Amino acid sequence: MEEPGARRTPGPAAARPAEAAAGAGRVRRQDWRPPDWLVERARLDVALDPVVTRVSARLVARRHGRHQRPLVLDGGALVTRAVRLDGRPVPPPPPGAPVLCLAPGGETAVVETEVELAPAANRQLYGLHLVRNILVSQCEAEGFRRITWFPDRPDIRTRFRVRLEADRARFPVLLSNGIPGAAGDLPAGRHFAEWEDPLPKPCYLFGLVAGDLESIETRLAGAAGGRDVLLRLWAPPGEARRGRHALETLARVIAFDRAAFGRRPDLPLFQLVAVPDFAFGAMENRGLYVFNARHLLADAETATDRELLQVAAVVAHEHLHNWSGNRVAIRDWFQLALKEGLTVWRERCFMQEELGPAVARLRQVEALEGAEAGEEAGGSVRPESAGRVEQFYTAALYDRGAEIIGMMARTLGEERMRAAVAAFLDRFDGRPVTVEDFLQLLGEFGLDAARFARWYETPGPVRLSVRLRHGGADEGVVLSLAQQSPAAGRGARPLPLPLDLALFRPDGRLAAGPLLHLMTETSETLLFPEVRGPVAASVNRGLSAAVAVEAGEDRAVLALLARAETDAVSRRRALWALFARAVAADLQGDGAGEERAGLIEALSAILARAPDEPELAAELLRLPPEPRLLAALPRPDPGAAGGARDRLAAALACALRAPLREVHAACAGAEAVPGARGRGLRALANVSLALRLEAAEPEAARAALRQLEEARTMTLRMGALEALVHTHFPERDRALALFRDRFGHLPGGAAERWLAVQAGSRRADAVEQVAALAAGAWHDRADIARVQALFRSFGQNPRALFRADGAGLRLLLAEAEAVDVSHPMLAAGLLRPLGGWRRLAPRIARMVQRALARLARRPRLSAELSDMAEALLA
Ligand code: B3K
Ligand code: ZN
Repeated sequence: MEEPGARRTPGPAAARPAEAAAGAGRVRRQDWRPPDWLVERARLDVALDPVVTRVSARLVARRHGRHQRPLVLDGGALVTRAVRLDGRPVPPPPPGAPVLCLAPGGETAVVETEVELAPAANRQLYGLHLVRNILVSQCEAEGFRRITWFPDRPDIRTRFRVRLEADRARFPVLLSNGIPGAAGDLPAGRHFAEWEDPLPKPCYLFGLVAGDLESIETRLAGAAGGRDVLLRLWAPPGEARRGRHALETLARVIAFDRAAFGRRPDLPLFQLVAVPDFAFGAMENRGLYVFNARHLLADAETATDRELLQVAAVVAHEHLHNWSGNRVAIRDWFQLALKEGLTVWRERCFMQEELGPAVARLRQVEALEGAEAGEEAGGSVRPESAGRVEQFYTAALYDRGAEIIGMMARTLGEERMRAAVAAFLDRFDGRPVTVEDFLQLLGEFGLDAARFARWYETPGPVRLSVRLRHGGADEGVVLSLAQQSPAAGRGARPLPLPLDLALFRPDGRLAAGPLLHLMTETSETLLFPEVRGPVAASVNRGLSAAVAVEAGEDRAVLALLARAETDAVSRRRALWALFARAVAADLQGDGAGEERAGLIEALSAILARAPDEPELAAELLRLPPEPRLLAALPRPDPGAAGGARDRLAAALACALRAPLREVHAACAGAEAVPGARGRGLRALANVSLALRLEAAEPEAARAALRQLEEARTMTLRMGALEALVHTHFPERDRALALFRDRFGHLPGGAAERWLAVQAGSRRADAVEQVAALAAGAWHDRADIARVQALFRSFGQNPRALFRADGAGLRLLLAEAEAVDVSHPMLAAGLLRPLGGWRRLAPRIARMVQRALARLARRPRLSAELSDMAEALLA
């Protein structure tokens, strides 16, 4: 599954920005001042070459306000050949100078500069750099200064005209933002292309791509107020055909943004570019969206259904930025949570239509919980200060930013929220915005904006404790709620929590609700005087507020919710909590009979309705991932917990053998079923197959191998492999060999899948198998994707990683050290799964601590790896 935040942060190849290494001062939110000078127009002439690219810029600047302050331009890693102010030469600053101060006398000024860049040597990856023979720019947040001298801040909007020139054989395609103009040949095998963006934009949205690319396209007739809109996707030669899904998604996103938010396409051409190994995931340059190829190129043969959805989400996200971010741009980088939160929320609205609300929310919540478990939880989404702007780009900022907006939407009502967002995008079109502007407008639509503003300042996590009391015979039911925000400290003002809640009777009928209660005080008591007799409370259904609920439910309540809850998020939460209780009971030797019975009853009910809602059923039938299970157990020993988990899974699968077979059989032919239903049936086929193999059914092993042989989609192939890989059936090795030989060379990371699936094996010999793979022909340490595939998956396999003999840990740390020589950030990232070591059983925790201490003492570690080891030990 997609790693949270993968599309936003630079990949492991990125070196640490020089400013950070140099320990530059902090930026503070309060320091923002209006710009002294605006740049109305910019004309760039770029003579591209990987070794020396020459950029000539002509800026038309205008004094902003009445003052005599200089015009300060930002630069980074530029070699400046010439500077002219209003036609008069100015001495060029030395190479690498960070600012250029000019003192124009008039109200307007023309600044001309000529600089040189070295894209092939650009390891920082901001600005213009070379990725596998493609020259590509990345300017957000402060990369434009590495292309030319410019006041590099998001509150200055400029109309750009760009002329690109390059060697035609090596860079036959030359792309920038907006609308193409003249193009043609030049002497000495060179050629040129001109581009113009009709609207002004912040310079961080400047985009440039040059390379050997092929394209596919789709025309949307009359989509722009009667005029056609062309959607074009670029990819390396031979790969564009795998972009059809992305292109079709973009067409649906454009229709969605029109229907849901009243946005029309404002350019005649929108381009998507697949750049292999692009370090930033994806970037919303105006009209020229750049993607890491794996976020764009995916079809059913080479990618799973989940990955196709992930591609849809990233495409939607980048295009939806065209309004929330690009036309309505933030004033300064401290407002990042607004542009990203609003865009993720709009992306979720789109995905909700693609997937249905229940499945969409289940997936979001799972991604959210994954991110929170990582190191990024904490910090507010709008801090007072930061070491450098790039530190804002965390999964937590995106997700929490979107959850905040989601809470506002739940409070106002979805329809009203959409109307408010449309009004916001209209009112602030072309104007720099802040969180306060957004909140004020929502206030006009009835939101208690002052209270909701607190969400932007409060660090996470926030907890909500829930206690249910049955009053006397005449009193009904009392629900006590108390919120706590430990990181915000004592005396923090209470946050507004829109809580979706319901009370269920033991027979599963509703006793009260569902209703939405907006909690505004630190503690509140809700009375249900009409409700008599025993009930179970379900609070924060659908994760309606961004809080972790501590309700201390007992087994009976969890079993009731697992069986009867109609909200999918709360139902899965109950199912997984019950599962964890059963594992805990087994580990304590208490027997898990009653939890098991509750699970069997709930899973039977899901299986009985599975063919009606296959995708939802597949989500609910999945057993909790092991890291998630461990998080619910006190001081777990991953090996022992893994054993208990397997016993429980086998018992469940045995008890459900007949319905599982039936459901599995009902999914036959899923590949021929189009659309969401087909996707649901494939998911159900895979999950029922996996459950059948939990019970070590030989017939299921044969069925899995057949599924792999006959499947035409990657979804069913991977489903078969993922189900078999944990088993000892002969079909397992046959399947792995078959996949490697027949599909291992497919594009879209088939080889990486083959490695990852084995590294996730629950078998006792997983460590030895991963060690053999790491030494084998399919593992290439120079290939980042292979290292990530094998060792990220291994990191999510706690019983192997924390095996009691220490072999798993030694393997991971040895790999990290080996990778460190060439890719320090990747090496440091490999250690991340060790983050929760203090929560593990004391013996295992000591083992991790000793191993980390040994690593930290090793000579010649990179700063990244040693910082990570120290941070884990601190
Ligand atoms: N806005 C970009 C962020 C790129 C990361 C820059 N450090 C991706 C996105 O949110 O769509
Ligand atoms: Zn974004």
